This record gives sequence, structure tokens and C-alpha cells, in this order.
Amino acid sequence: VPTVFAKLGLAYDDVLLLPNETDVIPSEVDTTTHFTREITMKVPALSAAMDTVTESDMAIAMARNGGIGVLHRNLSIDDQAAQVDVVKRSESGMITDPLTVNPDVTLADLDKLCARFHISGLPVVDRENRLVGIITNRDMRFIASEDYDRLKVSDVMTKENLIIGPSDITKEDAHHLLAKHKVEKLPLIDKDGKLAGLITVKDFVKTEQYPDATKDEQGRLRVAAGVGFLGDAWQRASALMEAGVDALIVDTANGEARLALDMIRRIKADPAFNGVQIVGGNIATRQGAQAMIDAGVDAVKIGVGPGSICTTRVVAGVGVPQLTAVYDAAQACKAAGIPCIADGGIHYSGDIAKALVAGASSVMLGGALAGCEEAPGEKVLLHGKQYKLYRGMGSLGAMAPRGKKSYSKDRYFQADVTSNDKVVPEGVEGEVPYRGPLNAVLYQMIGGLHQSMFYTGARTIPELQEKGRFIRITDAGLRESHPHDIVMTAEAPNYNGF
Ligand code: RVP
Repeated sequence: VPTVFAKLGLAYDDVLLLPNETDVIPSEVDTTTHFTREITMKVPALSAAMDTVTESDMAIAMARNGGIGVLHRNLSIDDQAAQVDVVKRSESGMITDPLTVNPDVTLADLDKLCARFHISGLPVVDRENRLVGIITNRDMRFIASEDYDRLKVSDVMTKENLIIGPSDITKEDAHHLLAKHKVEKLPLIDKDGKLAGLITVKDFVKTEQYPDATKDEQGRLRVAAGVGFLGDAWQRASALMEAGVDALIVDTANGEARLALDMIRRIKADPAFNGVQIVGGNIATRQGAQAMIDAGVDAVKIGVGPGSICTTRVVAGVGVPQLTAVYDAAQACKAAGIPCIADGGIHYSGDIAKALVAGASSVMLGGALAGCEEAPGEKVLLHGKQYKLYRGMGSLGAMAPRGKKSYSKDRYFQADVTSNDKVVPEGVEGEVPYRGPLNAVLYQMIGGLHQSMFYTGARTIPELQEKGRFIRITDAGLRESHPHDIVMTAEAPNYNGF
């Protein structure tokens, strides 16, 4: 008979995975998984939609390394849509809608455009979109920056002997042309002489350098973005979609709120959003997951209170220890064939395998990635060590930034509060150690997962989920799991203490 105290909730630290007979080699496992119903990725990790974790740099790095970044929404609609654009333009098989420049633009403006999109040159087109030249680093190399305001693109661009290709060129022919003429960019021209696309050497190199990258059908990196459900949320969702976002995450601390479910239903019912996957969250029970599924989501995000910066469980007394939350919610998702994401509370790489065995298809990381070079914000020096700011989206700093607008405090349903004194935070602000570039950090996190798969005898994620068995442990077991009876004298890249 259920009572109010019937259920015990377990956290990642309460369990371990049992070793198994195995002939799996860690370097040979396949970690491919579903992010949403229609999007797969080779690495089961997402970077959190938080303003100290994911902007375009992080999203690009995540997608290159086989995961996906979720752009935060604590910024204006235009700024967030521009970030989607930056990710989608960062690399591609063939750019069908390349950025271009007119011949009468100044070099100063050209320079700004190139810096914003991290590109080294552009096709030059007239008002009818006919190619009249190309301008790259090479043309700019010997121009003094004092002359940037005075000179125009037409003064320095390359216009003779342009190397161009037809719009239906094959990848191989394009590669051949680029190599033969030792150029870096190949503009593609249609029958009427108009610019129809662009192929760059950088994209060939990137494809070799990042074989696991998460890409769309056109070879562009994939990216997701958070949206709300109040005020101008609909305009935000539309702007993100127009910029080419692959998935929208209706982002709230309580996914069972009717307003959030209504937003999901509305987006799913609108044919304009057909090409975009919709993720709902966060929930922490089977019933919550079912509500998301019934509203039509393409993936469910699980986690109420496990986040390293989260105080919801203390402030509101609400939440479910994350392993149990994932296990319960995943039951509904599995029955419906909908992927689910374990969001928050992943501290060590071993927690990833535990989340997957409990039923998650992927994990979302906040604190584990906030110290990366690609996370927003500068490094700070504290007691001779480098740190980066990390804060909850429900912290005072994120919900009531001094002199700035908070675009995301409706995540905690505090949209109508006008005075900062009347904000009730559900998160804290702090610093995490600086950890260098994302690829090294992710290498350790996912390398740990490879080891889990080796120990449990699983070659794929579905096999891990099928074979994985938990054992519950006690406080003594947890102490025994961590290094003990030693003063650590060297830092390990994947262990930062108990
Ligand atoms: P963690 O990886 O443990 O740092 O947790 C990150 C997650 O915490 C986010 O993806 C989000 O779901 C949640 N979060 C973000 N802000 C807050 C808060 O202020 N309470 N919580």
C-alpha cells in the first residue's frame, strides 16, 4: 500500500555498475545515440542551456566533437538567433547561402563581418547577386589597418582569373579544383552567372579533423537552443527556426507547468515548425515524462534539483534524486520510443554510464563544461589558480543582473516580479576551475564511458542499457570508491576530489 513515504530516491553516488564478462576493447565501442526522435549523435553529451556554459563557441566545439550544444536564452532574440547563424555557418559541405559582400563596402566593415563569423574571406557580388570577385586574407595581407576606412572591397579584391565551379559540382571535383589552383574558396555559379554556393578548403579539413561531428543533411553543424513559453517566446522560437536551429528546448524548471506544455503543443501543431525537433523538460517522474510525451515532444529532459548550482531542493523542498528520476521517467519514454536526456548532477565520467544504464539516451552537462575555454566569460585568477564563473540560471545574477535585463527568469516562473528584492533564487553563483579546451575535457568524460562499456561488456549504448546492472552501496562503499589513505600530489585530468 503506497504511503507518503513509500519511495526511496537514489543518486548516482548511491550505486555502482557491476563488472561483466567482456571482450570489448574501450577504444572500439560505439557511443552513437539519439538526442531526439530524429537527431542522432556519436557522443551522448549536450552542453547546458546556461549563460556561463553555451554560446556559439561552445556549441561549435560540442558539435565538432560529436555532441550538441544548447544555446542559452538569457539574451535578446536577435542575439540568440545570430548565434544559431554563427554555428550553422561555421562549416558545411557546400554553403548554399554564403555570406557575401558588395564591392563598395569598406575594408573596416568587411573586417568586422569576418571577425563575427570567424571567416577568412568572402565572395563579392553585385546587386543582382552576380559574382564580381573574391576577397580573402591574401588580398588584405599587405594593406595597413589605417587604410581600412578609406579603401573599399573593390579596390583590393581579386577579380581576374577567378576559380569557379558549376552549382552541381561533385565533392571530388571541387576538391580537385581547389587543390589544382591552390585556392581556399570555390564560388559556385548557376546558369545565369549568379552565385549559388561556396565550397571551402576549411570544410574538407574540418571533416577529416572531426570525423564524429554532429551534422545536418547539408553538412552543417547541428545546434539546439532554449526557448521559454511566456511573452515573446513565440517570436523567439520563430527567429531561431529561421536561423536554422535543429532543435528547440522548451526550457523550464518545471515541465509539468501547463504554460510550458501548452507551448510544446502549439509548436508541434504548427506546420511551420515541422523541420525542428522539440525537447521538453524538466521533469523528474514517470508521470511528468508522460505529460511531455502526450504533448508531443521529440525528447524529454529529466532533472529537478540535481544541478551542481541548483538550490531548488533546498529552497522549495522539491525534487527527485537523479538516478531514480532518470529510471522512472525513462520507463515512460521507453514505452513511447522517445529519447530522454539526464540533465544535471553529472560530476564524474562514471555518472554518464550510470545515467545511460538507468535509461537516459544522453546526458546534459553544465558544471563539468563551465571551466572550458569555449564557455562564455573570462578566466579569473584566485589564489594562484585559474577559474571561470559558473552560475545557476535561477541564481540572483542570472535572474536579476544589475543594470541588465534577464530574459530567462520565467524558467522559474518569476516573470512578473519587478523588484530585484522580490526574486526568490533557486540557484547559486560561483567559480569552477579553468579546464582548457572542450575537446580535452570531453575526451576524459567520454573516455570514462568507453571504460564503463569495456567493464560491462557493452559495444553499443543499447547493449550497455541491456547488460548494465546496478549494485547499491553504502557510505562506506562510497568512501572506498574514492582515493583514500593518500595525500594526492599530482592532479588527474578526470578526478578533482570527493
Ligand atoms: P550540472 O551539470 O550539475 O552543473 O547541472 C546543470 C543543469 O542544472 C542545467 O542543465 C539545468 O537543468 C540546471 N540548472 C541551471 N540553473 C539552475 C539553477 O539555477 N537552479 N539549475
